[in-house]
Amino acid sequence: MNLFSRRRFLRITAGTLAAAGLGPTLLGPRARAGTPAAGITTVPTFCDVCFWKCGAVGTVRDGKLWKLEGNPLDPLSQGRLCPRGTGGVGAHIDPDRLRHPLLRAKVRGEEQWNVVSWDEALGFTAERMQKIKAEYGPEAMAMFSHGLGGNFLKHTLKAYGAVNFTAPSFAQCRGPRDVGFRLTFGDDPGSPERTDIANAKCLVLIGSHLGENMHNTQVQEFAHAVANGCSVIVADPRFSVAASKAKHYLPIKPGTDLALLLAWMHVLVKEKLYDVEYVTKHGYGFESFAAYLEPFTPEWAYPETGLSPDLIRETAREMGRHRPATLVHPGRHSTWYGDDTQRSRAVALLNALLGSWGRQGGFYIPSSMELPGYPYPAYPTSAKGKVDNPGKKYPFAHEAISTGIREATLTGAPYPVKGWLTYAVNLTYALPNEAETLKAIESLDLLAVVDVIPSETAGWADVVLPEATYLERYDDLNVELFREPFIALRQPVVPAPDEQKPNWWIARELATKLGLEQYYPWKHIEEYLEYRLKQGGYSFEELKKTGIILGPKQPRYFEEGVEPVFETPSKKIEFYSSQLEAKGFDPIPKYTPPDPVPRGTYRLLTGRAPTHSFSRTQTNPILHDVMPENEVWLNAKEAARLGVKSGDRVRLKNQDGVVSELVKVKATERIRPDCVFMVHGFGHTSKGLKRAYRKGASDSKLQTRYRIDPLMGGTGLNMNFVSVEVTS
Ligand SMILES: Nc1nc2c(c(=O)[nH]1)N[C@H]1C(S)=C(S)[C@@H](COP(=O)(O)OP(=O)(O)OC[C@H]3O[C@@H](n4cnc5c(=O)[nH]c(N)nc54)[C@H](O)[C@@H]3O)O[C@H]1N2
Ligand SMILES: Nc1nc2c(c(=O)[nH]1)N[C@H]1C(S)=C(S)[C@@H](COP(=O)(O)OP(=O)(O)OC[C@H]3O[C@@H](n4cnc5c(=O)[nH]c(N)nc54)[C@H](O)[C@@H]3O)O[C@H]1N2
Ligand code: SF4
Ligand SMILES: [Mo]
Repeated sequence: MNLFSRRRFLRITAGTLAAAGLGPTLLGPRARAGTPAAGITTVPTFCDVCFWKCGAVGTVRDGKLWKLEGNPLDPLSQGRLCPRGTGGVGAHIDPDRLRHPLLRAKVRGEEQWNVVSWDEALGFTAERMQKIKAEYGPEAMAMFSHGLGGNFLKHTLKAYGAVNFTAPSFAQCRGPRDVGFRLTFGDDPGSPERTDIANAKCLVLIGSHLGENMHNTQVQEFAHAVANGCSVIVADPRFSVAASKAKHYLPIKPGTDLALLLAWMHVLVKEKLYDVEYVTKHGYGFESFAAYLEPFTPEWAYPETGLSPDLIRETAREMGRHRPATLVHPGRHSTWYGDDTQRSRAVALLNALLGSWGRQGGFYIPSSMELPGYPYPAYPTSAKGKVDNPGKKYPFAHEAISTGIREATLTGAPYPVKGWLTYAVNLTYALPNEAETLKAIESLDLLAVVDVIPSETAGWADVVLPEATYLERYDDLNVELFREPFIALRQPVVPAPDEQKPNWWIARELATKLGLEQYYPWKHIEEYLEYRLKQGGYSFEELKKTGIILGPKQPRYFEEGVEPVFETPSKKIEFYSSQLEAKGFDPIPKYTPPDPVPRGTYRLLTGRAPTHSFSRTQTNPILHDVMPENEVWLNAKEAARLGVKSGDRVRLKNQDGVVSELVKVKATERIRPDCVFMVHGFGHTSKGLKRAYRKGASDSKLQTRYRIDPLMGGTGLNMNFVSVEVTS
């Protein structure tokens, strides 16, 4: 069996599991469900405060959710949740949550509702969907979703005939990175990323702000690596938490990373510090690549990046010293400047030079359990095809482009889109240029929103369908590629407090109203889960007790015997990409300087805070207490020049005249003078989010300008400039 199928279709039976000595006997008392001890029960499940899906154990005391901890059996959480995961209790008790289905009473966006029954809400949704289908065809109904919970609604919409499914996590997040790596290695870093941080001897973080970006396994491994003396190199215009752990910190001028990457690769090649054997064996087009790098000396990169040639040389040598256990982190949120696929490709090429792909301390080769899907009837086919990328305008997009669907909705081309169903996305925050999103929404015949809180997008809906939180429901099984194969179960820890329903129930009822009952041979999700597990030879009852089934450990590195396979046209690592050349793009990444920062303004940069996820947690009472609002980071000298100090409240005004809510200043030496930084997701304007209402400022509202990546349609957002309005 070749590597490709081993990775994707590894079969692990209950027999191999027992042989590996795993299974129920390993269970500690914390992971055992239903142990009665003075009114206390514990229920294993997995977290959904972000999409990392950490195994958790909920403790219920006298019928009330008491606490959430990591499931010690789970390879993702390794028994510990991140602060957001622990604060997940707040999602259950949040007084601002949605409680009943709502139908719009008046004008869109006014947030005036009639509380209705589920029957009415779903009847309304189905009726509008049937009307759209009759007038425009089922393709006119699009779905935006994020995470596992959207699976059943996708199934209902596919049965109805829809073909346009998308998630902002591609064109607004990891898309450019995935495409850049696919063009180079024939595969992407995946999610969860296959980064072997725990074993890295040198870790290079380009923007990736681990410690603020709290993807749990990565942060735990990062701490472990630092404790083990891993040499950390951080390039970031802002002195991030990760930078505080670094041996070398490079305060790079924003938007010039490709210049730094070319100079680093120049040094590695020039000084023969790269992995000659690996490159000779696996590389394609190395000669042209090496010749191309010739002019990109550290001296050339200096005026671009603001980084001294000595620092660039020293850090390149440091990387060369520790290879192949030098991991240049691939990043995740890679939509920055519109040339992001090529920047990510340069990150991939740097890793290729260091020989880190498929090697210990670099990128391991993941595996997953094989579990057959549920045998449903075939879906209808569409002659029209998808709407998001007409004529393959963005030739390397391998997932649907959310902003492409928005564009089609606005223009009616290549065909009209008239209905949006959203699941666990907040589009006015997640898509750039809110005005375009609202204009597209205005043109719809139906906006149906499934959410747990009255988000901004819910405020524009015709019908709001309140979901039970992840702590109150089953979801589909988590069977994803990771360091070791596993199956994880999400199951209810506590009941939903009001009329909220789980996604599978909503999806099934909607299908029934649409006359698509035949697509739901099962009545309750437990039947579905039991069926799937049985097909793989596993027991649902056991999984309910453990939350996790682990498969036997697999070889992870080439040196452990994993066969190197690169699914590129040359079947090698492509230093020179003929695919790109054939489509008129640079076969080796080319640097273009970023737009200059207009006088009197700062480039707006954004990122994460350890205690919040996107725009979804600001109303969570526990997480809100830790961080109720965001701040704008402003270089201390600039602050003094403007006459503001930490704690003062200012407004930011962008190049298109958009003015933010009042936001606190954090005057600090920890950021360059040419940019400001704020944490994404604050400044809520939905009236229902009482706790978070108008606290802090929204970066999304200020990001009216974006640049589209010509390779895959991602939307670079670091193109916005703001001035600081001192109100006094
Ligand atoms: N301006 C700007 N835009 C960005 C980003 C940025 O940093 N700045 N980040 C980008 C990135 S990296 C990503 S991945 C995307 C993410 O963007 P989205 O995928 O839109 O994610 P969230 O903003 O978290 O929105 C999630 C919505 O899901 C709801 N929700 C939470 N839990 C549940 C649940 O259990 N069920 C249901 N039905 N709903 C739930 C929340 O209340 C919230 O309204 O945004 C991208 N867009
Ligand atoms: N706590 C928490 N953790 C999260 C999330 C969350 O919502 N909350 N979301 C998760 C998701 S889906 C994603 S995609 C990730 C996002 O996390 P990352 O992928 O780490 O985020 P980015 O937005 O790419 O990076 C932000 C960092 O890049 C720096 N930066 C800005 N411009 C430049 C530049 O031009 N060059 C360089 N070198 N650096 C620059 C910023 O100062 C900041 O430190 O986080 C994940 N983890
Ligand atoms: S990283 Fe944190 S928020 Fe995300 S799933 Fe894990 S514990 Fe939950
Ligand atoms: Mo993301």
